[in-house]
Amino acid sequence: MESGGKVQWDAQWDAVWLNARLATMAGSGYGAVEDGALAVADGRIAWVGPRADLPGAPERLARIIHDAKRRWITPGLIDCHTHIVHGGDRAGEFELRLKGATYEEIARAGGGIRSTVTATRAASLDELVSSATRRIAPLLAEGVTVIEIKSGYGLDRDTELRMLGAARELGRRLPVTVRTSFLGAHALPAEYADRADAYIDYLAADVLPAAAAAGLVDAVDAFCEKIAFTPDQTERIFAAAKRLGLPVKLHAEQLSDQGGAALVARYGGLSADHLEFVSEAGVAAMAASGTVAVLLPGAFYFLRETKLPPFDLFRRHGVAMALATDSNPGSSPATSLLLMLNMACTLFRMTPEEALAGVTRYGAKALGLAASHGTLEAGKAADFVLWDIARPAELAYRIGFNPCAGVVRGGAIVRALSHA
Ligand code: DI6
Ligand code: FE
Repeated sequence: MESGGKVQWDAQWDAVWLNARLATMAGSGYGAVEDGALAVADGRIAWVGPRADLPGAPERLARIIHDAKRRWITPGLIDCHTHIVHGGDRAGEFELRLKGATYEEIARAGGGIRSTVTATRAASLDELVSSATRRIAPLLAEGVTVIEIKSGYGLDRDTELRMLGAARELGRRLPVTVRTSFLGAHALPAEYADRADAYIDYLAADVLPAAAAAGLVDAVDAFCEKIAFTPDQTERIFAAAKRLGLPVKLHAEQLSDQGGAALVARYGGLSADHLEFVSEAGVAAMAASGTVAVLLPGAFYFLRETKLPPFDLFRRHGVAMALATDSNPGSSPATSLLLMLNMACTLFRMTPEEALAGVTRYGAKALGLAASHGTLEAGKAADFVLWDIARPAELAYRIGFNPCAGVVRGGAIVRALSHA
């Protein structure tokens, strides 16, 4: 909405949003501002605070004035752990699990991740992009403006690079910032059966350097687990990442305690993810290195896990907790980040405030984007969401309801404002 049709062309700001209730997520807690104003210039937040503190009349300061109509505005949501690019689905395996088979049994019998590998190897770049687009759409509709996407269903050079290329293509086509993670060490491909060390050599010497040289890798991940790779093998992948100057993260302690959290912390890792079985020593190591705990309630729920991640230890040691969908066909076929907020509160007893911080401030930290994303602060990307809610806790409270009333990314409205 423009103010009175007058456009102030020499104003310093492109636009200012007035009449907003802000959950800046800066500092601690919601960082709430009841009668807030938020100004945008050149795609970034130029000014944010109480409207009463604006350094002049809004009409003089900004070319366009938007009325937020008392809606809440939060930072754009960040889904910092997904495997959303893949071929096929695993609904059949879901049925098998409900007849009594476990996730590990299915994996050991050559199903699980490997069946998605077969489907992904058979998919073209276009097919990977279009199937992922359908799954990302509901996330974008919920205000997701940054998403992490992993490889790990190719397990050979061509398919790993094709997956990462599909992730980059999604970032070009859709109004979302994509951060990629190389997850070649996700599972052992059939052609390397009983030769896990040789597969790790192949990843470290060939696939990862090729993906990095093509500009396709923002971070390097691995699955450190009895059904996947040992701490030793994981460390060889981390060493290769280090040689390439890439940050690391890890699927750690999802099904058992392998000491993965301490290992990734030793490499100054961005995050350790899952962590149901992490020890206090692992948590302390993460605290010392500033490694974020990425909690994934979708996988916990879908695998009917009963061991809770030790969120009391994370709190006590001051480890930042992020939340993500883990969107993948096997353990978390989830495409709602808001649902994860609800699950984090009901299943993990996180507070709604912690849950929202987990998909904003700490989601950004988990991706190494804390300086540019995750809070409403001057200088950061003008990525934010308008919500038809009475209080921020509502974002975690409802189940299967989307109160998103508009999305702004890089200062531009990318999802039309609802006029309700
Ligand atoms: N842990 C998970 O939960 C996903 N990957 C991983 O390392 C599951 C991936 C899958 O089952 O396809
Ligand atoms: Fe995962």
